[in-house]
Amino acid sequence: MLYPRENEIRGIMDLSGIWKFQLGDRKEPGAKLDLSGEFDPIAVPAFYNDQKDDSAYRSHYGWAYYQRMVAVPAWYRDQRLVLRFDGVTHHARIYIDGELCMEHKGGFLPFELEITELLPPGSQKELVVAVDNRVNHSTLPVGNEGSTAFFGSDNPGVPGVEAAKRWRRPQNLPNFDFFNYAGINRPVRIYTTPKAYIQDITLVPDVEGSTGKIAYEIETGGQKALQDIHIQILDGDGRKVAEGNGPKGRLVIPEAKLWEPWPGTPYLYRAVVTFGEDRYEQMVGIRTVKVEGTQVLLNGKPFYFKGFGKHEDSSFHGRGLDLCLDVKDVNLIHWLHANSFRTSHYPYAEEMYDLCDREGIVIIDETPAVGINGGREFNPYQTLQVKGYHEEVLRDMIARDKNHPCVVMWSLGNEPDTEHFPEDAYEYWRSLYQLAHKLDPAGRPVTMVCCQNNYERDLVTRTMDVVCINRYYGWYNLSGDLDAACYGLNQELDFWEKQQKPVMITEYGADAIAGIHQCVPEMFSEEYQTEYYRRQNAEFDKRSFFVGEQVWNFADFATIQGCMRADGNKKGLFTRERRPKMAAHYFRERWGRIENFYDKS
Ligand code: GCB
Repeated sequence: MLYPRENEIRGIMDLSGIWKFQLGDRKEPGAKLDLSGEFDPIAVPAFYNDQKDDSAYRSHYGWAYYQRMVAVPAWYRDQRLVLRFDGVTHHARIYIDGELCMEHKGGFLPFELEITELLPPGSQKELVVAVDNRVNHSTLPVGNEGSTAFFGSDNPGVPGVEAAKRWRRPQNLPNFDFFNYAGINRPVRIYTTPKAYIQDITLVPDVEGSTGKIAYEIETGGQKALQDIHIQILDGDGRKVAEGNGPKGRLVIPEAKLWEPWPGTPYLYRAVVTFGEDRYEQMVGIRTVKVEGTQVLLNGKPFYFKGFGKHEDSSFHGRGLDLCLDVKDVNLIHWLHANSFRTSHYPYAEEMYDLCDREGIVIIDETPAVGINGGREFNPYQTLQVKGYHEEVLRDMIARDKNHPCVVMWSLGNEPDTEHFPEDAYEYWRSLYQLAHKLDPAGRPVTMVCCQNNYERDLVTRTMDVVCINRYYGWYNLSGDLDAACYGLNQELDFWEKQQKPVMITEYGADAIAGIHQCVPEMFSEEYQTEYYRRQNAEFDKRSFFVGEQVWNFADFATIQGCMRADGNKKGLFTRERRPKMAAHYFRERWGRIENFYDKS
């Protein structure tokens, strides 16, 4: 799906601003909607939970309603109008003048509806967005159905606790470790196109010697002959370097400049596509990504991932789009001499990918499939009803992000159970792996990020293109004992060495509460966090098959409350306000010494 971009042909009406807001309950809004009662002001885009200091907002469970009037100017006559939501968490129903006109499941990917007839130029109508924030056994991310709570203190079997569980109010019990922010989290826009329009563009780069190649495919809608499609590739100075006609073809760029991660030059070309009266510009980077033996090759050179798992998370906005924060974070990534991050645990806002294309930051793009794990209590592959939906979000994520040079790998999901039901897990994840390869015309590597469990029983992780492991030796296990942690880690690395795959760590970390210092490093101090990384990195440095280190987490972030979380997760290298902890300075020095490209073997 194309991102809405305005130009001399296409216009955009941005519906960001203060809308009216009302909390609802668990009653499903039907085909018709008539809102009454009191409204609060609410900012869009942003999550609603922290916009008012009221537990009704913070711990709401069920539907909520956003309302505003929308006027479409008469001068848009003869244009096609599309209403686009970049992200509404988790389930949305859209009403125009009280009539249900669209429904969408999933909080982290865009959806749109042609409204040329529903909201014609020269009209003004009421727009209502009903939003359901419930997570459960049929959603991604997964929520528990009232039985267990992640990080909760529900001692099973204790009579008083069992009785209280039956009595307590219905609430979200996320099976994931980030606050379940909800609402209209990304922009809402109406964009225009001519009646015959460019629907989608797919650009697949390749390199042969010094020649760049771009295979292209252009989908159109409305009436118009397909021969009317034209594509030009312009270089950074606006000079034409290649062109083609028709819906499909292959362009050749002699002496191409490649997209290289920062501090190399992330060179971008501009594809200008025209179709009849319509015009759309898409940035394109020429680069290759391949897995060969135990290496990940970017432009044919062994790449080493230095970076983080992140979250879209900040005060007040929650996970809502915050462009200032995105720019700040990208600059902090440069400051650390890092080169990459994983969009843990859901696809991020499209603006961040544009920024990373431009700034040369490499992304591992992850679906919202987190929490496919029933522990010892149930088999998630039989109990959860998410497979079809998982395929859908994978399809939508790849369709949205396929043209970004910054995206170098797809992550099917985070930390599912692969230990208790290894065959079921294999069947589930193998088919998604194959689907991802089928869907991505650029053939990027595919992974699934595995949790710390019995890696000898796990049949899935070893079959991925790159083995991505989340490990907490010295934190959740062997807590506080870094000698034992390094021993355990090495035992495991010996196992991975035998798999003859590239292996990287996609999470490792220790909570550190900023300002807690100790001469003898113990857990929760900044010294322990730094020492934890120093010791484990020394082990990674000895392993030639090891292709990257992504710490958990870039910054402290909000979570559900619980006895293991003191005002959120404190594993950040930065505080939530982006102040560096000791470990940030340590990594800045370390990553400054590690080149992006080097052959460890
Ligand atoms: C994990 C999860 C991540 C958590 C992290 C932690 O394994 O993937 O979502 O936040 O551990 O800090 O516990």
